[in-house]
Amino acid sequence: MSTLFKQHIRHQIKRLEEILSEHSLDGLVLGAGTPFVYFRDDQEAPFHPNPYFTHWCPERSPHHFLHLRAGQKPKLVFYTPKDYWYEQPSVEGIDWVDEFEVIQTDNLEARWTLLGETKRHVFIGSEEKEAKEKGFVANADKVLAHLDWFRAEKTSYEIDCIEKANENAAIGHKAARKMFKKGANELEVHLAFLEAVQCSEYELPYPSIVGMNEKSATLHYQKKRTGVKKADVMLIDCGARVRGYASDITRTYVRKKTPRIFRNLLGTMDALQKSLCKQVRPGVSYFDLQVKTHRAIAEILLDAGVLKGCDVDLAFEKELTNVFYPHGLGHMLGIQVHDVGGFQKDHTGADDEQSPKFPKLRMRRALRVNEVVTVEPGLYFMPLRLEGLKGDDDLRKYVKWSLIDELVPLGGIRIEDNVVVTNSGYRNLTRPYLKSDYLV
Ligand SMILES: [Mn+2]
Repeated sequence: MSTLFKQHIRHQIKRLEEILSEHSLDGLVLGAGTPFVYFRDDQEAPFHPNPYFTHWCPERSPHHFLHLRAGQKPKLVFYTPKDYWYEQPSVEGIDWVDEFEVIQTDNLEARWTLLGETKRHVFIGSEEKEAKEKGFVANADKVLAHLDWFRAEKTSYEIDCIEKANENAAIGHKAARKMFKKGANELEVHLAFLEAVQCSEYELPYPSIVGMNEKSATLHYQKKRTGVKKADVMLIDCGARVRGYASDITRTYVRKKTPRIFRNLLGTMDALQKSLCKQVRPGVSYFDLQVKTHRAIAEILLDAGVLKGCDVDLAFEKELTNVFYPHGLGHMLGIQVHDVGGFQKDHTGADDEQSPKFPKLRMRRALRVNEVVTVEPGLYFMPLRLEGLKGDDDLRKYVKWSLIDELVPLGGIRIEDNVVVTNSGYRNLTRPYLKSDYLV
């Protein structure tokens, strides 16, 4: 890991030099960030460092600064308050620290003067107001776009972190599957995941989703019910974090007693997900893959008899599949779960045209080597979406509503892997650690 990190920092320095020269700058200052304090409270929200800071430095506590200049070792102004209420962050015995010139301070104000010369610098971070008062240009859009473009393309170190985050999360997913098999409730499954991954809830890269039966159709379902046991269906969307990098994995499970139509739909969605992963390679447009997914889902719904009186073309044209699959095929993955760079055409930040057909697609352009994306087709029976369809005089006739009544209580399906684009195609970072044994 340490060699990989060294290489990562070397690569980052090259990128930095490119950015400084293009934007006529002498340096950047990255702020780790300030914790969010709840209104009229002394309680802080769980802290997430500035992702541009994490791109260089794995430290996860607040208030540090990183000073980056061409041809100089990155300078880390490390904040260690003399505060007996909390543990003080320390760089002692940490393997990545050699890559930085470290200056420690217990004084928030002193951090600014310890930076040294900061003429023609841009500050990146949430401390925008303070930075402007100190004379910085803060969070310049063009610099951010350039940084985002670089962040989308992962170094070997970053891919290694994301793969390890997959390996860890897979341990949790296996424990969750076992609990579902035993008939556990949503909260028990969530706790089993945390115990297996050996982390607290706050260390997860995003709040876990454990939805049983009809709740598996709520895309970002957050409740952990204790009353529903021995459910027919469980959807679990949960990842882990390694050195600030996330995994984002979803599995859906059924039992032998789960109605056959839903079991079959899950089987075909699993096959579809695998075939979509195989289509990932450099130059492939995620927009095109999204279209393919919609057409495949139309076929699946026609075969199952859920849609009738139309063909794939008509179902796609009338946007019938949007009712059952209302999200994008996937997104960039990295420090942020929905990582940056997906909407850019190039480093200037120019955006592709947004399609009104797929407003939720977070990733539209052609893929580049070393980008990490999720592949997560889904199929849901959501009352909220179906009501609209039922109320539509033109479209209502294409749906077999008696089947919908059987399917709504079973919820939905999503299967999600993390995939890295390679020179020759793709490498799946999830499947080596976690299969999709969906029948328990
Ligand atoms: Mn995802």
